[in-house]
Amino acid sequence: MPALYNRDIPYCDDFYEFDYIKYPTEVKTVTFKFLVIGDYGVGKTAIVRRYAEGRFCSNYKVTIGADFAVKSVMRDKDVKVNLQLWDIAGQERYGFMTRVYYKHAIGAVVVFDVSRMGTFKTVVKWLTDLREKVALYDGSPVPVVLLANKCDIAGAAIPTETIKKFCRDHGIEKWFPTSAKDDINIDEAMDYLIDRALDVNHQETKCCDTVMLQGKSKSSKRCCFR
Ligand SMILES: Nc1nc2c(ncn2[C@@H]2O[C@H](COP(=O)(O)OP(=O)(O)OP(=O)(O)O)[C@@H](O)[C@H]2O)c(=O)[nH]1
Ligand SMILES: [Mg+2]
Repeated sequence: MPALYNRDIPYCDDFYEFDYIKYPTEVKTVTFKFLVIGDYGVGKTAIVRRYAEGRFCSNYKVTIGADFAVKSVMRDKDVKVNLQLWDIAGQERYGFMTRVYYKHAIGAVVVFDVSRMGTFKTVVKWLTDLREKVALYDGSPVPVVLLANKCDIAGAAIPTETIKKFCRDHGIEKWFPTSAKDDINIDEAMDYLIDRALDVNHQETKCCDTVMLQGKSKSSKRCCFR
Protein backbone atom coordinates (compact mmCIF):
# COMPACT_ATOMS: atom_id res chain seq x y z
CA MET A 1 0.00 0.00 0.00
CA PRO A 2 1.44 3.45 -0.94
CA ALA A 3 2.38 5.72 1.91
CA LEU A 4 -0.32 8.35 2.60
CA TYR A 5 2.32 10.77 3.70
CA ASN A 6 3.96 13.51 1.73
CA ARG A 7 6.45 15.95 3.22
CA ASP A 8 5.67 18.53 0.52
CA ILE A 9 2.12 18.97 1.73
CA PRO A 10 1.96 21.55 4.56
CA TYR A 11 0.94 19.77 7.74
CA CYS A 12 -1.68 21.13 10.09
CA ASP A 13 -3.85 19.77 12.87
CA ASP A 14 -6.96 21.16 11.20
CA PHE A 15 -8.48 19.28 8.28
CA TYR A 16 -11.60 19.89 6.29
CA GLU A 17 -13.70 17.03 5.01
CA PHE A 18 -15.05 16.69 1.48
CA ASP A 19 -16.53 13.49 0.03
CA TYR A 20 -14.96 11.43 2.80
CA ILE A 21 -11.45 12.54 1.83
CA LYS A 22 -9.45 14.66 4.27
CA TYR A 23 -7.24 17.46 2.94
CA PRO A 24 -4.84 19.47 5.04
CA THR A 25 -5.62 23.20 5.11
CA GLU A 26 -2.69 25.44 4.32
CA VAL A 27 -1.73 27.56 7.29
CA LYS A 28 -0.31 31.02 6.74
CA THR A 29 2.01 32.22 9.51
CA VAL A 30 2.56 35.88 10.31
CA THR A 31 4.65 37.50 13.03
CA PHE A 32 3.44 40.72 14.66
CA LYS A 33 5.23 42.95 17.09
CA PHE A 34 2.92 44.74 19.54
CA LEU A 35 4.00 47.34 22.07
CA VAL A 36 2.47 47.67 25.52
CA ILE A 37 2.98 51.23 26.76
CA GLY A 38 1.71 53.57 29.46
CA ASP A 39 2.74 55.03 32.81
CA TYR A 40 4.49 53.03 35.51
CA GLY A 41 2.30 50.81 37.67
CA VAL A 42 -0.74 50.82 35.35
CA GLY A 43 -0.53 47.05 34.90
CA LYS A 44 1.31 46.54 31.59
CA THR A 45 3.34 43.58 32.85
CA ALA A 46 0.24 42.14 34.54
CA ILE A 47 -1.69 42.38 31.25
CA VAL A 48 1.09 40.70 29.26
CA ARG A 49 1.37 37.91 31.86
CA ARG A 50 -2.37 37.41 31.96
CA TYR A 51 -2.53 37.16 28.17
CA ALA A 52 0.62 35.11 27.56
CA GLU A 53 0.66 32.92 30.69
CA GLY A 54 -2.89 33.12 32.04
CA ARG A 55 -1.82 34.20 35.53
CA PHE A 56 -1.79 37.27 37.75
CA CYS A 57 0.64 38.34 40.43
CA SER A 58 -0.25 41.09 42.90
CA ASN A 59 3.39 42.05 43.56
CA TYR A 60 4.67 45.14 41.81
CA LYS A 61 8.08 44.55 40.25
CA VAL A 62 9.18 47.53 38.18
CA THR A 63 10.06 46.71 34.58
CA ILE A 64 13.55 47.92 33.69
CA GLY A 65 13.93 48.89 30.03
CA ALA A 66 11.65 46.39 28.34
CA ASP A 67 10.35 42.87 28.81
CA PHE A 68 9.32 40.48 26.14
CA ALA A 69 6.71 37.73 25.79
CA VAL A 70 5.55 35.59 22.88
CA LYS A 71 2.28 33.89 22.17
CA SER A 72 0.92 32.06 19.11
CA VAL A 73 -2.76 32.29 18.27
CA MET A 74 -4.84 30.86 15.43
CA ARG A 75 -7.20 33.17 13.55
CA ASP A 76 -9.89 31.83 11.21
CA LYS A 77 -8.36 28.29 11.30
CA ASP A 78 -5.84 29.07 8.56
CA VAL A 79 -3.83 31.98 9.93
CA LYS A 80 -1.28 31.45 12.68
CA VAL A 81 -0.20 34.67 14.38
CA ASN A 82 3.07 34.67 16.28
CA LEU A 83 2.80 37.62 18.61
CA GLN A 84 5.77 39.39 20.12
CA LEU A 85 4.61 41.51 23.05
CA TRP A 86 7.05 44.23 24.05
CA ASP A 87 6.29 45.35 27.59
CA ILE A 88 7.92 48.79 27.79
CA ALA A 89 8.97 50.26 31.15
CA GLY A 90 6.69 53.10 32.22
CA GLN A 91 9.26 54.84 34.41
CA GLU A 92 10.54 57.99 32.75
CA ARG A 93 14.19 57.20 33.46
CA TYR A 94 14.05 54.32 30.92
CA GLY A 95 12.32 56.40 28.21
CA PHE A 96 15.49 57.16 26.22
CA MET A 97 15.47 53.69 24.63
CA THR A 98 11.91 53.72 23.28
CA ARG A 99 12.88 54.55 19.67
CA VAL A 100 14.82 51.27 19.54
CA TYR A 101 12.08 49.26 21.24
CA TYR A 102 9.31 50.66 19.01
CA LYS A 103 11.02 49.71 15.74
CA HIS A 104 8.88 47.55 13.39
CA ALA A 105 5.88 47.49 15.74
CA ILE A 106 2.60 46.97 13.91
CA GLY A 107 0.27 47.72 16.83
CA ALA A 108 0.23 49.23 20.31
CA VAL A 109 -1.67 48.64 23.51
CA VAL A 110 -1.78 51.88 25.49
CA VAL A 111 -2.68 51.34 29.12
CA PHE A 112 -3.80 53.60 31.95
CA ASP A 113 -5.06 52.87 35.46
CA VAL A 114 -8.74 53.84 35.91
CA SER A 115 -8.15 54.52 39.57
CA ARG A 116 -5.34 57.06 38.94
CA MET A 117 -6.30 60.15 36.90
CA GLY A 118 -2.62 61.06 36.43
CA THR A 119 -2.06 57.93 34.32
CA PHE A 120 -4.96 58.90 32.02
CA LYS A 121 -3.54 62.40 31.56
CA THR A 122 -0.22 61.00 30.36
CA VAL A 123 -1.81 58.75 27.70
CA VAL A 124 -1.50 61.65 25.24
CA LYS A 125 2.25 61.82 25.93
CA TRP A 126 2.62 58.09 25.20
CA LEU A 127 0.56 58.39 22.03
CA THR A 128 2.60 61.33 20.75
CA ASP A 129 5.85 59.53 21.49
CA LEU A 130 4.58 56.42 19.70
CA ARG A 131 3.38 58.29 16.60
CA GLU A 132 6.61 60.27 16.37
CA LYS A 133 8.76 57.16 16.47
CA VAL A 134 6.91 54.47 14.53
CA ALA A 135 4.52 54.35 11.57
CA LEU A 136 3.15 51.82 9.11
CA TYR A 137 4.57 51.10 5.66
CA ASP A 138 2.49 53.93 4.14
CA GLY A 139 3.26 56.46 6.88
CA SER A 140 -0.08 56.08 8.66
CA PRO A 141 -0.17 55.62 12.45
CA VAL A 142 0.05 52.11 13.90
CA PRO A 143 -3.28 50.74 15.18
CA VAL A 144 -3.82 51.44 18.86
CA VAL A 145 -6.13 49.97 21.45
CA LEU A 146 -6.60 51.87 24.73
CA LEU A 147 -7.02 49.88 27.93
CA ALA A 148 -8.62 51.36 31.04
CA ASN A 149 -7.04 48.82 33.36
CA LYS A 150 -7.90 47.86 36.97
CA CYS A 151 -11.63 48.16 36.30
CA ASP A 152 -12.07 45.70 39.18
CA ILE A 153 -11.30 48.54 41.61
CA ALA A 154 -14.57 50.03 42.83
CA GLY A 155 -15.26 53.74 42.27
CA ALA A 156 -13.06 54.26 39.21
CA ALA A 157 -11.95 57.89 38.95
CA ILE A 158 -12.36 58.42 35.22
CA PRO A 159 -15.87 58.63 33.72
CA THR A 160 -16.62 56.53 30.62
CA GLU A 161 -17.75 59.63 28.67
CA THR A 162 -14.35 61.28 29.26
CA ILE A 163 -12.56 58.21 27.88
CA LYS A 164 -14.87 58.03 24.84
CA LYS A 165 -14.31 61.71 24.05
CA PHE A 166 -10.55 61.27 24.41
CA CYS A 167 -10.63 58.40 21.90
CA ARG A 168 -12.66 60.45 19.40
CA ASP A 169 -10.29 63.43 19.77
CA HIS A 170 -7.13 61.36 19.36
CA GLY A 171 -8.06 58.94 16.59
CA ILE A 172 -8.32 55.84 18.77
CA GLU A 173 -10.89 53.49 17.33
CA LYS A 174 -11.35 51.17 20.26
CA TRP A 175 -10.95 51.10 24.02
CA PHE A 176 -11.76 48.47 26.65
CA PRO A 177 -12.22 48.53 30.42
CA THR A 178 -9.87 45.72 31.50
CA SER A 179 -8.69 43.88 34.56
CA ALA A 180 -5.56 41.78 34.46
CA LYS A 181 -6.48 40.69 37.97
CA ASP A 182 -9.97 39.39 37.15
CA ASP A 183 -9.21 38.55 33.50
CA ILE A 184 -11.68 41.02 32.01
CA ASN A 185 -11.45 41.97 28.29
CA ILE A 186 -7.74 41.16 27.90
CA ASP A 187 -8.28 38.53 25.16
CA GLU A 188 -10.93 40.70 23.51
CA ALA A 189 -8.58 43.69 23.31
CA MET A 190 -5.75 41.58 21.88
CA ASP A 191 -8.08 39.94 19.35
CA TYR A 192 -9.17 43.39 18.19
CA LEU A 193 -5.56 44.51 17.68
CA ILE A 194 -4.63 41.27 15.93
CA ASP A 195 -7.49 41.77 13.46
CA ARG A 196 -6.38 45.35 12.81
CA ALA A 197 -2.79 44.15 12.27
CA LEU A 198 -4.01 41.46 9.87
CA ASP A 199 -5.76 44.20 7.84
CA VAL A 200 -2.51 46.18 7.77
CA ASN A 201 -0.53 43.08 6.81
CA HIS A 202 -2.94 42.40 3.95
CA GLN A 203 -2.59 45.98 2.64
CA GLU A 204 1.21 45.88 3.04
CA THR A 205 1.44 42.63 1.07
CA LYS A 206 -0.56 44.24 -1.75
CA CYS A 207 1.71 47.31 -1.63
CA CYS A 208 4.88 45.17 -1.82
CA ASP A 209 3.46 43.06 -4.66
CA THR A 210 2.70 46.23 -6.64
CA VAL A 211 6.21 47.57 -6.09
CA MET A 212 7.66 44.25 -7.27
CA LEU A 213 5.51 44.21 -10.39
CA GLN A 214 6.67 47.72 -11.27
CA GLY A 215 10.24 46.43 -10.97
CA LYS A 216 11.33 49.50 -9.04
CA SER A 217 12.35 47.78 -5.87
CA LYS A 218 13.42 44.40 -4.57
CA SER A 219 10.85 42.38 -2.68
CA SER A 220 11.04 43.03 1.01
CA LYS A 221 8.59 42.12 3.78
CA ARG A 222 9.19 45.47 5.44
CA CYS A 223 9.50 47.49 2.24
CA CYS A 224 7.88 50.65 3.49
CA PHE A 225 8.60 50.81 7.22
CA ARG A 226 10.36 53.84 8.64
N1 LIG B 1 -6.49 45.60 41.19
C1 LIG B 1 -5.70 45.43 40.14
N2 LIG B 1 -4.37 45.52 40.25
C2 LIG B 1 -3.61 45.36 39.14
C3 LIG B 1 -4.15 45.09 37.87
N3 LIG B 1 -3.16 45.01 36.97
C4 LIG B 1 -2.03 45.21 37.65
N4 LIG B 1 -2.29 45.42 38.95
C5 LIG B 1 -1.30 45.68 40.02
O1 LIG B 1 -0.69 46.94 39.76
C6 LIG B 1 0.69 46.90 40.13
C7 LIG B 1 1.55 47.33 38.96
O2 LIG B 1 1.40 46.39 37.90
P1 LIG B 1 2.54 46.16 36.78
O3 LIG B 1 1.95 45.26 35.78
O4 LIG B 1 3.81 45.73 37.40
O5 LIG B 1 2.69 47.65 36.24
P2 LIG B 1 3.54 48.15 34.98
O6 LIG B 1 2.65 48.99 34.16
O7 LIG B 1 4.18 47.01 34.30
O8 LIG B 1 4.64 49.10 35.66
P3 LIG B 1 6.14 49.44 35.13
O9 LIG B 1 6.82 48.14 34.86
O10 LIG B 1 6.79 50.19 36.26
O11 LIG B 1 5.99 50.30 33.93
C8 LIG B 1 0.98 45.48 40.61
O12 LIG B 1 0.92 45.43 42.02
C9 LIG B 1 -0.16 44.66 39.98
O13 LIG B 1 -0.46 43.51 40.73
C10 LIG B 1 -5.60 44.96 37.77
O14 LIG B 1 -6.18 44.71 36.71
N5 LIG B 1 -6.31 45.16 38.94
MG1 LIG C 1 6.08 46.39 34.13
